[in-house]
Amino acid sequence: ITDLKAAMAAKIPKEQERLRELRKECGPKALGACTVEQAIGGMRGIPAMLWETSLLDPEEGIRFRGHTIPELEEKLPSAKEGGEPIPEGLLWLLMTGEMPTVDQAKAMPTVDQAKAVTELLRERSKVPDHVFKVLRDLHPNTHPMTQLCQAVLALQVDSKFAADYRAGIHKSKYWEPVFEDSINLIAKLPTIAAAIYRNTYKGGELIEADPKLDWAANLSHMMGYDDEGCLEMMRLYQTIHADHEGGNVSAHATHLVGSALSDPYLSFTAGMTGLAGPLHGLANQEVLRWLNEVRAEVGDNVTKEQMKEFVWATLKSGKVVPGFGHAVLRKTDPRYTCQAGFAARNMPDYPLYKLVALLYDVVPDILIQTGKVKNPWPNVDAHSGVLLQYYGITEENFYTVLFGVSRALGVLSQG
Ligand code: FAM
Repeated sequence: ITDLKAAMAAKIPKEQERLRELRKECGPKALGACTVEQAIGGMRGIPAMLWETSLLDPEEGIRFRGHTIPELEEKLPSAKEGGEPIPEGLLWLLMTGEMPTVDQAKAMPTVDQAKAVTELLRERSKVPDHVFKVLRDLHPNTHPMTQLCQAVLALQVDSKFAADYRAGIHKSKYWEPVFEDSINLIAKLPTIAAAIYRNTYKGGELIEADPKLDWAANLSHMMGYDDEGCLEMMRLYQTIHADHEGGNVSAHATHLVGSALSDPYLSFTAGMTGLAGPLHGLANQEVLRWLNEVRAEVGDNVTKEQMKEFVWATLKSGKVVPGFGHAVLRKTDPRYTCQAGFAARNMPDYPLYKLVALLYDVVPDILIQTGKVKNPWPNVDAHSGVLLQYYGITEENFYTVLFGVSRALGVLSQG
């Protein structure tokens, strides 16, 4: 099967049955206790949500349907031989639970499931004119994340789920229009994100999609970046930001709003308003701002001592060090390590990469000395901005939109 919906249709009745059985057999069983601290801390560490697409281990980091990030880099199909994974393969994995098959060495008939997802998304990628109009009419200072939310809400008029619900669809069939909405939305997000970028920073001149490119590469292309390295970076970026279990703000908010049977456009927007917070997705923008402050103060050749002073000054002024710490993780985020690996392979002499490596040397010790930070290690946001800067995407206010496009793959697959 290369048709994603058919693959889902073959699985969903069995999954619905499995859930019914689980409820029947284990329904009254307790999963754990809840302490006062956990309640005050916003449910941290309480195993209280079903999230099948990924699992976050505090020590090991994220697994997507059982696969670690290094495994994904190895096993997911790529656009170039030996290149970075493409998010379409991950989407197949997240939705069906199975690694997509690849047309290896043309030995088999073509059953490249990831490629079929690329085609499916391409077919549905056209964004209606009224959405561009909404974007054009916004106040010019509107933050790119707010623009993203407005554009997704403008698309909601076409929700299949909302229409089918009004028409009285049977409960057991909800998944079908939810699937249609999710795919339609994911397909359109690169064009929307690129339009936000071009309107905000490049005078509003939009670039057409290239029908030869895959989903993530087209995002880069429509933003105006065609360097082969940048296309590969975007494929990797869009793959690793997709999902991080259900407890984080964007995933939880999407799931929560979806539980009211709000359609995928409404639910995803709720997730995006959460991702726009500086302690969540906006941290990638904050990291760049903070690094630029260091550079403005001390120049590019920052010493270890100067960096230490800067970190302490940040803490003493009552601010957090962006890109470090995590509510669940207790080790270096494997998404950080993966991006550091990409940087080491593709930009080993880039000064900003060296600066981020210096931070790794300096920040954890200091955060440990504060005596209160539970995880002193870097998270995903400490590194992503550096990769974007290297390829010329310098407008850090936009970075969280790229995170948001990727996050759609995870939160809508779980929906
Ligand atoms: N710099 C300074 N202080 C920090 C810190 C950091 N990077 N990380 C944690 N702390 C403080 C925290 O503010 C809290 O202080 P108070 O007791 O005075 O309120 C204390 O250490 C204990 O916090 P924790 O239990 O270690 O962390 P939380 O679970 O409360 O919060 C984060 C987790 C991610 C919100 C927090 O580590 C943080 O603010 N980090 C910086 C922002 C950031 O990088 N966010 C992105 C997270 C990322 F993975 C994502 O969502 N994309």
